[in-house]
Amino acid sequence: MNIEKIFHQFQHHSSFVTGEELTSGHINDTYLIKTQQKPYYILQRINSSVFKDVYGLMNNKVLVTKHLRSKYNNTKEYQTITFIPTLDQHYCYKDEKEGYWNLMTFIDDSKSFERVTNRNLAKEAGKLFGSFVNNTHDIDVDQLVETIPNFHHMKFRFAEFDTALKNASEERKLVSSDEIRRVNLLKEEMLTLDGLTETGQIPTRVTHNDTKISNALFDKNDKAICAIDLDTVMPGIIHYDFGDAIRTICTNADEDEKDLSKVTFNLEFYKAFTEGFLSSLTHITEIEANYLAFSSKVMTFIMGLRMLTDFLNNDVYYKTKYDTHNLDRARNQFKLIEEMNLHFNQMQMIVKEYLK
Ligand code: GN1
Ligand code: MG
Repeated sequence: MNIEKIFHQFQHHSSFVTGEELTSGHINDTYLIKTQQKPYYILQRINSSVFKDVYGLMNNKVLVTKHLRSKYNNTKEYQTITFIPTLDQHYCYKDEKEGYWNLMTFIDDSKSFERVTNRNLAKEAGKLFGSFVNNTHDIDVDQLVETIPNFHHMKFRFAEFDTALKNASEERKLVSSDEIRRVNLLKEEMLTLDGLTETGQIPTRVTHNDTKISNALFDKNDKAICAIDLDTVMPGIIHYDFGDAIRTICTNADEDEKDLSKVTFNLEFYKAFTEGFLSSLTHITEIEANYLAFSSKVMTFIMGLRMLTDFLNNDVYYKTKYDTHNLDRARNQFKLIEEMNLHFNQMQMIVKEYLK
């Protein structure tokens, strides 16, 4: 694939030097473009079998970043991503063979983490993701498309799981039989947030919906500076962002660690993240607050459920490196829920402690 040629379909005045693939994401293909002079760029091919409405998705991302930029211009609290338009004035370039591409400037001297190693990073990530929800609260949610319909709807994910189970090979069902049983046991508990959302008890907001720690950029002093990967920014509930962040920040192991004894819950990082997150929020309803701790379990579960579903579907959705990769990911997530259960009372107390 000719990365250089695609790069030159966008409006910039830079000379291409190298294009190196970044392999952390499970869905899109991402390249760091180094140029003769800074800024460098991030070129990304959007997976259009996952994101069916690529132009709607670009519209969401541009609208939200413009909104955030107008806020942060005054406070200088955080940075935002800048999308570069194409030569024909769109934000997305469609290449006949290779698909849909978008280009962003790379924030100089920034870095990201796959795992959190100290409480400062957890608190910084909390402030950043809390600020994201807080500063997008005045965007009219109807202006945004659902880039993946029903993305975090548990009922929908259970229906997908049931279909996968019907079509799965005997071999894959057998090897994952413990996990299948566990999913069914947790079903009722895990549908709680869906119920509260459907009855309007939990309000809809603009949410990021993919707040894993690798989607927070930090500067060289480990200060969080920008939330990235805005593909799933759309209407949601605050619990999606809190819970998904806790899932990746408060584990002591990678998402696909096979040695489950290493998957333990880090309460100190939970405390730091919660402190940061709540300090950035000017408003949270009582019922939203009451279910924050619980959302950690729900978001960890929904990821495990989707990974298990993909395993039963013979790995058609997430990028995988070996046969049981998705199953190992799912087992890891379910172990993390057990660990959260051990600390659940403390998790709830910590939310109360940091509510203003
Ligand atoms: C996917 O590819 P990436 O890192 O953006 C997934 C998230 C999961 C995550 C698990 C669109 O995110 O929902 O939390 O993998 N994104 C999509 O690591 O499905
Ligand atoms: Mg993503």
